[in-house]
Parts: sequence; C-alpha cells; structure tokens
Amino acid sequence: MKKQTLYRYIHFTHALLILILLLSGAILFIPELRILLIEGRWQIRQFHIAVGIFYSLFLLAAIPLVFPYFKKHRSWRKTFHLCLMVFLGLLWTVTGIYLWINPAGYFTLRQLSITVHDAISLFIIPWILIHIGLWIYSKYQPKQPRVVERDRGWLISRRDVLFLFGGTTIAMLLGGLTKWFQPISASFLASIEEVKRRGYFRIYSVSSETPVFDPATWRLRVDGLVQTPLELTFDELMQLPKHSYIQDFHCVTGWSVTGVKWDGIPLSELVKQAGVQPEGMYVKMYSSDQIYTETYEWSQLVGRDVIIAYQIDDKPLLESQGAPVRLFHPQMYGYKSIKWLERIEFTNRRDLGYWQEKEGYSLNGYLS
Ligand SMILES: Nc1nc2c(c(=O)[nH]1)N[C@H]1C(S)=C(S)[C@@H](COP(=O)(O)O)O[C@H]1N2
Ligand SMILES: [Mo]
Repeated sequence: MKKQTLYRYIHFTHALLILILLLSGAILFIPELRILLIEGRWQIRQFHIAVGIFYSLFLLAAIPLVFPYFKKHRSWRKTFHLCLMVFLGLLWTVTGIYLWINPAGYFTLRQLSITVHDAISLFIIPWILIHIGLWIYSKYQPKQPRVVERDRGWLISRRDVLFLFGGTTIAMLLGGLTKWFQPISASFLASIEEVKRRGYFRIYSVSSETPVFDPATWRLRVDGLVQTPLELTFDELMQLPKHSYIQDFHCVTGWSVTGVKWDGIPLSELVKQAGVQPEGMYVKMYSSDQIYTETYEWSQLVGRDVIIAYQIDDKPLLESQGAPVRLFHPQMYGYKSIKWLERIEFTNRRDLGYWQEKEGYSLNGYLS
C-alpha cells in the first residue's frame, strides 16, 4: 500500500473511533440522555469501554507508523498536534482504564478520573470542529502550488507561539462553553441548576424490567435464621416507627446526590419482631427484579440509621427508584442500597452480592 493511502486510512479510522467514543460518551455524560436510555445504559458503557480499548490499541499500533511521517514532514504545528493527541490520548486511556477496572476504587481518585476524562472529551470537541473547519477551508482555497514549509528545526517564531497559545486557549474556552451549553428552557435550566447544586440520581438498574409495585400482593419477607419469620404488607410495614434524616448518597462510580431527605423504617424495628437466632450472622437481601442481591454482616445493620427507605425528599419512591422500598445505609456506597427490596434473609454464610460477583466490588462497601 502506498504510504499516503495508509496515512489516510489511519486518519479516517482515528476520526471515526473518536466520533463513536464521543457519541457513546455523551450518552453516558448528559443527564437527560441518561434518563432516556436508562435501560441500555449498561450496554452503552460496555460498548464505550470496548471501543475505548480498541482505540487505545489502535493508537499504540499507529504510533510507530506515524512518527516517521512527522519526522519527515516536521513542522511545529504538526508536532504540536501530535504531542497534544498523544498526551490527551494517554490521559484519556489511563483515566478510562481506571474507571473501567476500579469500580470500587478510592472515591476521590474516581472523582478525579471522571473529571479528567470528561474534561478531555470536552476539550476535544472544539479541537475537532476547528480541525474540520480548517480542512473544509483548505478544500475551498484555489489550488496553489504547494509551498513546502521550511523546516526551521526547533526554532519557533512569534507567529508559532501565538498560534499555539491562541489555538489552545480558544479550544479550552470553547471546551468550557460546551460544558454549560444546554437547550434553553426555564424548567430545564432550573433542573440543571438543581442537578449542579446537589447532583442527581442516575437511576441504575441491572435488569431491563422495572418491577411494578402492587400494594395488594406486595410482601416484605424476613426469614432464614430468625425466631419468627415475617411477611409484611406495605401497610403493616408503615405501622412501624419511622426514622428520618438528611444524608448524602454516593455511588462508587463517582456521582453523588447531596442533602437527600430519607424516610424509612429502621431495619432494627423489623428484627425486633422477627428476632435473630445466634447463628444468623449474615444478611442477604433480594430485589424483586430477581437479579440484584446484596449481603451484609448483621452487625453492620444494627444502627438506627440503617433504614428500609420508602420516601426520598418527602416523596414516595418512584418506580425506577425502587418502589415501594429500598435499603439505605448512610455509611455505605449506593450499590448497597438495594432497590425493590422484597426479602431479607438471615444466614450463617456470606454470599457475594451482584456487583461483588460481576466486578469485584468491595464486600462491605463502606464510603472511603
Ligand atoms: N435492584 C437494584 N438495586 C440497585 C441497583 C440495581 O441495579 N438494581 N443499583 C445500585 C447502584 S450501583 C446504585 S449507585 C444505586 C443507584 O440508585 P438510583 O438508581 O436510585 O440512582 O442503586 C443501587 N441499587
Ligand atoms: Mo453505584
């Protein structure tokens, strides 16, 4: 293959991969799209990761081919672009891999990785637009005999400096603007303000079907190694003493909702009625989605703040939020907050929960 054609292929594949990554990334990033695509979100994340891995490998494979080209056609602009791409690509890859393999890593590190990952993506968008703009512009320029740019080695002129700094500044400014650009509508803006102030529940579900709450048939079961197994209707559950407080919610993947008001029934109230047998050291909870489970040490759940939550911010749980009840443990990550809770089993063995099995999340899930 002719060298020139090869470079064209590399350039094209590069553009295509970035575009796919940006599009799938945007779906994961923009809250409104996230809500629209609740169901496919997990698959989109997997897809995004897969393309990301392919993209990194592609970059790695392309570098030995591309460097000689840049050596031959050395110009400051090209070198700068190449270095920029390699640098951003590296940061992108490193943070992406961190987010991918460390779903339960240190909270601050994850938050940092997400911020850097998003920032690079936002920076890239204007860069691409300028890139395309210049390309189209050059297409429409009357054909001139190509002037070979004189290789000035590592000498830079004032024009180069202006170009580099000006270009970078513009790209960064535009990148910053895209971050805040949203379709204008009063309620939309208000909701964005709210989201910015305190975060937003991202509504996760590993199942594609949302369990439907029917008060007539719904029961909460407490069984296993207990003295008296229980089967409570929603009304019976609501007769028990309630407990309310304000507490932040943290997902281990880096997002939080601050200042959430929680209303619920302390788990200890149920246990008062059921009574735990001495061997009942562990607790396994089941969701009516039939997929999600979580496990705990019984000693981790005795505090009054560990509740079976039925209201968030004074409103009954939405169906997608786990209606009618979900667990909430103020010292643990969101994944411990099992939604559509329907069964609490006391056992003498510690099982793995859904995410421990799938992605090796920490068993105890304490906020770090
Ligand atoms: N049944 C069930 N419960 C679940 C999940 C789930 O997928 N299914 N996701 C968990 C995770 S990882 C988080 S961060 C929170 C998210 O709560 P939200 O969907 O209300 O935003 O729910 C947790 N409880
Ligand atoms: Mo989570």
